[in-house]
Amino acid sequence: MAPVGKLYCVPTMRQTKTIRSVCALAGLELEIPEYKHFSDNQQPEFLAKFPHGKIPAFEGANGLNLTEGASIARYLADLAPNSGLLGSTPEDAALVDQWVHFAESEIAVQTQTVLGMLSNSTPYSKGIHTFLAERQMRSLITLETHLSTRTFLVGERITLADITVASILQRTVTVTADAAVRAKLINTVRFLETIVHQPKLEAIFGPTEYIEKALQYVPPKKEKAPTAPAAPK
Ligand SMILES: N[C@@H](CCC(=O)N[C@@H](CS)C(=O)NCC(=O)O)C(=O)O
Repeated sequence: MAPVGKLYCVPTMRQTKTIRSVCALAGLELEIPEYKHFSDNQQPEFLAKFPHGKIPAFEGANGLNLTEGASIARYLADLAPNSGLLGSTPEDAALVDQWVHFAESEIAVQTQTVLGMLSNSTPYSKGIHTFLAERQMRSLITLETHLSTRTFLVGERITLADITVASILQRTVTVTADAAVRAKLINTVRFLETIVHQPKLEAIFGPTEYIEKALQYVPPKKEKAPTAPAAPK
């Protein structure tokens, strides 16, 4: 089968894992060209196709250029209706979308913003850090309650919702969801393990690195003020 298109990406990004997992389960071949981040995405030929200059970016064999990981994953799942990745009814598909948007906006954004603050790429605020962690906990508990009676998020088979949520959780357990948080999320951790160990997905997800303690802010070291040159005598 000819590739459906090319994906410009880095393998560790959660969006890349989601897109590649969709292709693996849908039986779609995806070409992953060599790509240098923060260099190739700044070139005029990349920007002509993808004006926002971000990855993942999909260049379809049919001429479609698409960005936003969630949109790329959904498009590819739609190309393989028999995969069941969007469920089997419009209602299933709507629930899949619901969980994808929920995880993107109520779990992933919080992890990403906290990570931005901890790595000093966003100004740090203790109050905002605490607020985001609390909001995220509320979302994780909602997820936990839903998963307490189910193996998969929608229906009885794996869907795009499971893949997306698992890729977001796999990141979250490396930043905010530490051992104390996970103790309240037994079903969520079971779910994460179920998805990342699906035989066709294991190599894409790679190992899950669970943190013991949530990452904490370490203020950057202040640069030493340069010593004034000795006054000429
Ligand atoms: N909303 C996008 C976010 C993608 C994103 O943040 N990509 C970053 C990964 S480091 C990027 O390409 N940044 C390049 C830049 O900011 O110039 C999605 O979910 O796909």
